[in-house]
Formats: sequence, C-alpha cells, structure tokens
Amino acid sequence: MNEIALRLAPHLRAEAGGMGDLPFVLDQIAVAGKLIARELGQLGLTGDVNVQGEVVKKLDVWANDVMVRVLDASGLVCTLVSEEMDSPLHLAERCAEGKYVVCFDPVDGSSNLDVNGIVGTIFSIRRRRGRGSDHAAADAFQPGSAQVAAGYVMYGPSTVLVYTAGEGVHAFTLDTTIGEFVRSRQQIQIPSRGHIYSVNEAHAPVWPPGILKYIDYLRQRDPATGRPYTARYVGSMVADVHRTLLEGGIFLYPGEVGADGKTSGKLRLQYEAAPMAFLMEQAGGKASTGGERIQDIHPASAHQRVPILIGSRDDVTMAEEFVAGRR
Ligand code: FDP
Repeated sequence: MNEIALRLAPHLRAEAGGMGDLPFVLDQIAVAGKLIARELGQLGLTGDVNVQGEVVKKLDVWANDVMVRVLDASGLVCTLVSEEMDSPLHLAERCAEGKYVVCFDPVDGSSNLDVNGIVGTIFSIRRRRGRGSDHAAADAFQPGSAQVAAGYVMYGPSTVLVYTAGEGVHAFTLDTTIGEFVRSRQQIQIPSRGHIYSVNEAHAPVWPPGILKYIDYLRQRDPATGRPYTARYVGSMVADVHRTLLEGGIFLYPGEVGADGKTSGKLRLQYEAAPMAFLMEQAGGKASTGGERIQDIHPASAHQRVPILIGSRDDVTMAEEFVAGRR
C-alpha cells in the first residue's frame, strides 16, 4: 500500500519547530487557494484598470478581497501588499499582535483566464520590523532575503500549493473529494541544468544584446553541450516557474530597452520575483536580474519591477555570463 497522503495542516504542524505561528498564516492562504480554485469558473471583465495600468478582470478583484479577508482573519498579519492595491494596506487593529507582512499577487497570469489557461496566486511572507507610526515603510519594503515563507497556488488541471519556509520546497495537491491539500512532493530539488528555455520571444527586438546572444546560443545545434534547448512559454509565471522547478532549465523575463535607452523589467519584485527566487534557491536553483541576486534587492516601492532570470543553477549562471558580456 502507498504511503497515506499527509494533509497540509499536520505537515505544517510537524514542521512548526522554528516556525512559531507561521503555519496558521500558511493554512489561511491554503483556504484562499481553495476558494479561488472554486471560483475560477466565474469569469468576466470589470472594465477597470489597476495601479499597473492593466485591465483588471473580475476574478482578480474578488481574489484580492479573499486574500485580504483570510489574512485579516488570521489575526497575525499587520501589513498587506498586493498587485491589486495601490499602496500597502495596514490592518491597524491587527498591528498590536500582527507579526507578519504578506505580499501577494492574487491572480497571476490573468491574461490566461479567458482561455481556461493556468493562473496562480503568489505569496511572500516577511516578519514585521517597524514599530509605532513608522512601521509602514519598514514593513512593506524589505528585501527578499527577509522572507520567512513564500510560495504559490497553481490553478491548473489540479490545484497545487508549493511553499517554502526555509526548510526546502514542498508541494501539496488539492484533493477535491475531501477538500484538503495533500502532500504530493517534498524537498523538491531542481536539476542543476535543464534543456528548456521559457521566454516571450516576441520581445526579442527590445532585449539587451546579452540576452539575444544567450537565446541564440541555446537554439544552436551542438549535441555535445546539450543544445538546442527546447522552448515552452505559457505566459503565466506560476505555470512557467512550476515547470522549471520540476524539470529544470530557465525562465526569463529580461529587462527591455525602452525608447529612452533605459532597461526595465515587467515582473514585480515584491510578489512575483522575490517569492519565486526564495523557492528556487531553496530547491537548489538560482534567480537574478542578470547582474544581481533577486533576494538582495531592497524594494524602493511596493510595485517595483525587475528583470528576472530564474531556474537551474548552471543555466542561470551561463545567462549571467552572456549578460555581463563574458561570452
Ligand atoms: P499577466 O500579465 O497575464 O498577469 O506579471 C504578470 C504576467 O502575466 C506573468 O504571469 C507572466 O509571466 C507575464 O506577465 C506574461 O507577460 P507577457 O504577456 O508580456 O509575456
């Protein structure tokens, strides 16, 4: 007989040694994941535009509200940073006890919603640092290295919750018959090198030269060095990073050179790049902007964007060499 699947809550309790009350926050996020998974059938546009200037779909707004409510109900969270909220939300009545700051993207990859494609919820948890009236800035703008837990819920053919609390990366799959996340993988390790690259190639004309050269290198035929790589791009960061985590390779959303000559990324540091970087490093992989470790970046604003190269250690290292002009 196979091992009886372990539910998320007892798994978190078993891991709880150094985690304090963090398992309660993670368990509340799992509740939000179940509610969002259930709601995914009800789609449509509100017609509004969010703080990033993107069209907001109804589910994004609804899912944001769910995340705020489950985290508020935990009684342990003082500050929330969300893609859907212009500025950090301080739960004033929770701040006396609330130890945590949670950054999240309630529905990442939302352009996939209209085609029944894969989307996800990304979360990143830090400890509250500030005290008194100045806590807002101190709480909301901590680097990725301050994260105590991070992960995502992926809404695909099945709903999967992947998280790390600094002791490896674990995956739980939602068993809809019993309404529980049950453990499907533990201590996930990414291969040190893969054979897949994942990037939106339509943006090649505005990539920096090092990225162009790197992707071109991956496409060349040289069986001795495992090339050519193959390409996969869902256009939903959660799905692309999940595949990369399990199969290896590299996912890139590089900086793009604008008309003013400046390079800027698309993905958000606080609730996209930093949590994925924490997961990837815990799985033995790597995440950088091309020149700097993602986890070392101190956010300057709640919705800061960064370039990201993330995945297998050797693949990301090689991409960095191309970006630096050493290849
Ligand atoms: P989306 O705009 O659909 O929400 O940051 C959001 C994100 O999706 C990521 O999930 C995804 O990797 C990326 O943007 C897709 O952007 P492109 O359409 O430019 O490839």
